[in-house]
Amino acid sequence: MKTLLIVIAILALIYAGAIVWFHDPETGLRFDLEGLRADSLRFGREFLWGSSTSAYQVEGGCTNNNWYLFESEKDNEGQPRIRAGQRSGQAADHWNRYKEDIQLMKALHLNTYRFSVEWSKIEPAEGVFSDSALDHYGLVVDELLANGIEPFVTLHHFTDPIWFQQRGGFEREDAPELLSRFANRVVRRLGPKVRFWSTINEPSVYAVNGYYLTEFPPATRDAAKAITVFRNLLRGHTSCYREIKRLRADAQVGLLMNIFPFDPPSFWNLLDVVLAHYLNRGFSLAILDYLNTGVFEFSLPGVGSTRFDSGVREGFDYVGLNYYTRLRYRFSPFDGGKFAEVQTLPPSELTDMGWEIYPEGLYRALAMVSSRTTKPIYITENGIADDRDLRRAAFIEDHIRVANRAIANGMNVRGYFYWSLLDNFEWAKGFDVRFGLYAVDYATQKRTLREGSKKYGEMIMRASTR
Ligand code: IFM
Repeated sequence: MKTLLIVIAILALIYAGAIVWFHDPETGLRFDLEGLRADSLRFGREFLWGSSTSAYQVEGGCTNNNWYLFESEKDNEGQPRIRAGQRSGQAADHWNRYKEDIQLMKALHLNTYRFSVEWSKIEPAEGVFSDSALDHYGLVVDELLANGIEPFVTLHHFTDPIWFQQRGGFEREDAPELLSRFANRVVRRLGPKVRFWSTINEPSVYAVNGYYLTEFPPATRDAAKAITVFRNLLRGHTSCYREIKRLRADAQVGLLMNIFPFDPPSFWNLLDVVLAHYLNRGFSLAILDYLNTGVFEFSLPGVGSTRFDSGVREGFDYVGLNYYTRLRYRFSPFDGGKFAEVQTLPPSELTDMGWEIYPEGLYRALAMVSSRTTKPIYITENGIADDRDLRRAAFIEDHIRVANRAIANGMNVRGYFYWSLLDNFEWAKGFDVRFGLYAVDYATQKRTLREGSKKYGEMIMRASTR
């Protein structure tokens, strides 16, 4: 009996030790958000205050990319891929209304604008480049500069030309070269006027949603392919980085990564704690390590692993951080998948995306990036889907206050971009969720500033008039 008790005690100690070893000490970080409001604002004069969009989500007229095809597809149950069979169509017609939209930015005192160029419009067929599409983006850049707004251009934001998808997309080993050939054309055209370039938006989301969760095209469930695509996107970043720097040595070139800090639903379950550890490593730290060292090491037990060395160390000038919420996953090999998302809050407390509002997660994400680099960090996306506009103002203020605290604690945060300037086509959710600082009435294309968005303009004014 005594021996049995000793064995049980030893096992319990090992179990507890393993939990302590794998558990992230920042899990559950909480600030006194009211208290943060007393901090003085530390955003310097050079701080970039912006909003973000992506071409497919707001421009309209994207009829030559993989999402256009996806819009008319059905899943295995015969359901449309996009909620209720919606189509992006003219979206917010930003292609034609960019001048009006730039005035909307000015009204909120924004000094930068992050937008993406649509690959399928610029290179409609393989190796064929459209001067008129390039000219269009040239006009957008000119209009921004004429209004004192710094352009911050993303080359790849989830969409691929149809010809590229048909060739195998990022599954192919030559995808990085095709992407950097496109980058070459864009940078040759816009480069003299654009200093800030982002290569790829959220590579892990593109890979996981398209090749594992089936939410994005090509809606495949194949872990090995997802890992290959993830790796090739990172390789694509590096080849674009080199190409852009070759064309404009003083360009600031970065990768945009989303960080959802992964937390275990409960601390006593070692499997959940270990899973959170691997998810944070695989989807966040592995990208940062790749940027620093050129070595991409991805490993998720039971799913797959890869190792790749690009030979390029420190192939980035800044990190773009997209932050929205944290996620909790349970290790669940017996109910259909390997992992299951768990939400512990009631729906009434969640955003319209079903996400927890957790400003402290922004601090944790910034700390994660800062643990790997002292280079500038731009918060390139942060925002709330809140159709009724009940929580937008507090969301904006709390997240900016958290960024302020991160700066006070020595993190090199240089910019904040709200997602999104306008209501946008939210991928498989269509037009149903509303992130915009400005509401868009899609019948008339009328833009209306949401009450809660005024807080953003006020914070910018307060930060700049200290
Ligand atoms: O709309 C998306 C964007 O395209 C990429 N980051 C997250 C946003 C909100 O889901």
